[in-house]
This record gives sequence, C-alpha cells and structure tokens, in this order.
Amino acid sequence: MGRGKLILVEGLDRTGKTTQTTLLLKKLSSQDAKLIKFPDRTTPIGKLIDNYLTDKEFHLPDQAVHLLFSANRWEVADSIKQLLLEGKIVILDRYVYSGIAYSAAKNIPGMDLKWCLQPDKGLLKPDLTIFLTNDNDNDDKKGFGEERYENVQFQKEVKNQFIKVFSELDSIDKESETLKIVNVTNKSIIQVEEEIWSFVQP
Ligand code: DGP
Ligand code: NA
Ligand code: NA
Repeated sequence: MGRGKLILVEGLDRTGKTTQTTLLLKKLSSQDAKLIKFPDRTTPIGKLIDNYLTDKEFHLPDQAVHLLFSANRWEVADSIKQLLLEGKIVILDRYVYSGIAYSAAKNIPGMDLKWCLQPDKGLLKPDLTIFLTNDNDNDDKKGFGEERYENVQFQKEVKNQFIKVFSELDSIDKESETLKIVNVTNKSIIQVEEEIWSFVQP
C-alpha cells in the first residue's frame, strides 16, 4: 500500500480554514481521509493549551507556550504517521507555520525564527501546504471570540509574520510546488473550495 498524503491548510484567522478543511474532508472521504486540527485540545498537553487560550489569568512564559504547542504536534505525530502508512489522506488544520507566526508575533527577545523552528524539527513535512490569506486588515473586532490571541493588534502582527514566513522561509517549497497561496478576499466559499480542490486533485 502506498504512503498517503499529508495536506496542510494554514491561514489567518477568519479566512475560512475550518470551513474549507471540513469541505475538503467531505470531498475526499471516499478516499479515506482524516482531518486533524491543531492545537488538539483533547490530549494532556492540549488541555494545558486550552487553559492558556481560554483563561487570560493563566500565566505561562511565552517560551513554555511555544514548546507546548510544538509538543502537542509531537503528541499526535505517531498517529499521523500511522494513518499515512495505512494510505490515508491526512488533512491538517494548522501546523508548524502557526507555531512560528504566533510566537514571532509576540516579539520576544531571543525567540527568533531559528529558536522557534527548533522544537518542530523532525515532524513530517506536508506534501501540500495551502495558505489562506486575505487583504482585509481586520480593523474591526467582528468575528473575534474571547480567546487570548483574538484582538485586532495582535492579529495584524500574526498576519505580518505569516506573510514573512511564507515569503522568506519557503522559497524552496514554492519551487517544488508544495506551497499554494489562496487569497480569499471577495471569493465565495465555493470559489475557494474549487481553488483548493484544483491543487489537491492531482
Ligand atoms: P484555533 O483553535 O485554530 O482557533 O487556534 C487557537 C489559537 O491558538 C489561535 O489563536 C491560533 C493559536 N495557535 C495555533 N497554533 C499555535 C501555535 O503553534 N503556537 C501558538 N503560539 N499559537 C497557536
Ligand atoms: Na479555526
Ligand atoms: Na481562535
């Protein structure tokens, strides 16, 4: 049995990641696909992460937070590997790029790109990464929930960091055609779905 495929959908908040990964799962379900969302809040470390995100009084150093999100990916790494060995298609909703973008957005001295990348080293690389972006500057709070990172100023910085990561870090992935950028601005859910499908289908 051939190895399955690892398909990552990354993106800014409110670009429809969750909608699109769910639609993609539906479309692929005949081929035995599985959707895995990060952070996975059901694991032991995921529960800590959930506390951190939902309780702003829950204090953790930013370095520890970074390592926990990475550890959460490692907690699930073996089951992803197993699914791929079984020939399944694994769709990821967020992964290592979120790890870099959210930590780098905090602008903590010493937590540079190199530091941030280290703990995720060795995790399986996606066969295809689709980055959902938009042109809106998130100038209003519309659509934000109550969790820790959900404020206008921080989201702007996360967007800058995502763009930086994908333009600087991934020139290699772009050349090998494993990175696709989808700008969702003024597109309907169906249009974005079709664009994503055009990359997944081959
Ligand atoms: P979500 O359930 O997709 O809304 O993610 C929860 C929040 O956690 C969201 O604000 C994005 C953030 N996040 C996701 N992955 C990481 C990560 O690896 N590191 C950090 N610092 N934040 C992350
Ligand atoms: Na989401
Ligand atoms: Na969120």
